[in-house]
Amino acid sequence: MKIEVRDLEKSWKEYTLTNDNGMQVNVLNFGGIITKMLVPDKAGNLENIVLGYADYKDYQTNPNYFGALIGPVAGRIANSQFTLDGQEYKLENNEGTHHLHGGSTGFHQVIWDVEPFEKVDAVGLVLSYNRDDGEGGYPGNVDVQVTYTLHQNNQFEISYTASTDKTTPLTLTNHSYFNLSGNLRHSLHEQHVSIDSDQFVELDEELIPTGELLPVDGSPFDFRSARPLGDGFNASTDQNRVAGKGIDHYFIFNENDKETKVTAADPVSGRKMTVQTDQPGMVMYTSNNLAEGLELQEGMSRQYLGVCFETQASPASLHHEGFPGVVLKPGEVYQTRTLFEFGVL
Ligand code: FUC
Repeated sequence: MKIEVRDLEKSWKEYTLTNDNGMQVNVLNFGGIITKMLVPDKAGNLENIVLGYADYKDYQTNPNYFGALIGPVAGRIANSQFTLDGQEYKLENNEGTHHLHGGSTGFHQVIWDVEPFEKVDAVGLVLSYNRDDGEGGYPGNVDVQVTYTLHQNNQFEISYTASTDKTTPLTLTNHSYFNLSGNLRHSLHEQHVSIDSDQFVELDEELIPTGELLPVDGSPFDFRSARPLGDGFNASTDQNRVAGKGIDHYFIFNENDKETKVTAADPVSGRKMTVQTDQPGMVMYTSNNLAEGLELQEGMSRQYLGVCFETQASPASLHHEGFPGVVLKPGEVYQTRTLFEFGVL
């Protein structure tokens, strides 16, 4: 197990975590961005299974949020506005009239303080950031810590901790785009996913939750048994159309004791990933609107090249009843965990 550090321009640093199986995770202090993740296929070949830019300078804008930590509020806040404790707050409109992924000064755009650590069976990084009261329009001085841990057994764990001195909305996630084929060999069509979810959130034409929950039953959103992601690309339902011919929706996880909420697999490479989380749901985004022709490490970007599993609560709760809440109060500790475990079929 080892940790290496490399200095880049502009006080950026890249940390490389490697376990004894050769599984490797590369992380920038800028945005906490995961730039690369090498995972073995069924023959033991280590290949990259996340989308990342060939030229790291492209992360300065990163409009697709490749690999980044997302906050203070992951997802969309309708009309960039919310009311807490009787006070109205106005945020930046960075997507039409709405606020997406913390805005242009969100956690994906800040330099995190990084402390590496080594344990007997793991290596990792503790990333810290102190958000000032009013930064980005959000209330409260907020202390955030995110811990990335690469375990010896090919688990990659992300744990998030935060506290605030004023009531504030907060839900954090990581925006890695996974492609288990390895080195972007194939798009997502034949990769299989299962999700422990009976319900998903209906979106309007601007990808804003309408406030309605829809049953997955009988629809291309039914991932209760594993199915190829391509099913959702070719589907003719209105919700797939709205998302840009695919899926870009919040799934509510079923309430039960199962820690594994998601599985993903590529039948060709044999790579399998399970997602364990304590979060109430996630956005699955199948890169329907990913621009073509961005230079990535293993070739050009295109639609359906990566899938994000954005485990989090729901910002729709700021405007609608019945959604997993995102409000953090002084004296409370925000503490969540998501673990990605890699194996073969
Ligand atoms: C996801 C989606 C959005 C957006 C972004 C890059 O979180 O929900 O629609 O395209 O990623």
